[in-house]
Amino acid sequence: MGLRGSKLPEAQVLLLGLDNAGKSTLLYKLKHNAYVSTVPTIGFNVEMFEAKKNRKNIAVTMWDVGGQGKMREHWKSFYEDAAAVVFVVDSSDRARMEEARKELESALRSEPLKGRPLILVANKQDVNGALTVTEIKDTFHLKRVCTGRDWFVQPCSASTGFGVEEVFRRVVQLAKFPSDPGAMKENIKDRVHHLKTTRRH
Ligand code: G3D
Repeated sequence: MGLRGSKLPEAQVLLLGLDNAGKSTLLYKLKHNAYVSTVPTIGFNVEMFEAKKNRKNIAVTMWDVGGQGKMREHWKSFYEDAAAVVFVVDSSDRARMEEARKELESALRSEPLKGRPLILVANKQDVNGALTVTEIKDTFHLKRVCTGRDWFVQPCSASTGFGVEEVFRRVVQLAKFPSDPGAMKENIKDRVHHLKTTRRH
């Protein structure tokens, strides 16, 4: 996975969430905001953004692989390359909160996503009665399911633009880029761990 053409340190970010949560709207809003520049990509639900981290230029590629049936068989390889997970929740849809919680928990439990940072987007905050950040944290048992990883809950309204820039800032902050101090060491540690577990089977 990876969009060729950028020579910048690049992080692959997975955009997950139930259908109707607002993933496409968020991606569209990010693309049309002035604070990041975008690079033309292969098109469907994938966007590359350029930004700065620690005064260095970096690239973030966001993959919305959520609802696409045909893509599901490739999820594993997406997971393996993911530097962070952005999980979008429709905070106003109380009826599907449990379904969303299960989806998130099963994604985070998968081996390749172990320890990967999570940015949970509490979307649709413009809707009356939407769950607050505190309620979302409790509902998703985030302290428990995020043990051993960095995480943040960002209130957002993808349709009005509220919080969208902050989502991107958090992604840049929490995702590990190849140029980050310690990133290499961590990769090696991951590989060794992977080799050890494969040998056991
Ligand atoms: P998905 O890509 O996760 O499936 P979409 O979700 O981005 O297609 O959004 C699903 C619907 O929710 C869309 O409405 C979209 O306009 C709406 N939506 C997305 N974000 C917000 C938000 O922050 N607030 C509100 N009120 N609505 C939002 P339609 O009617 O086009 O299906």
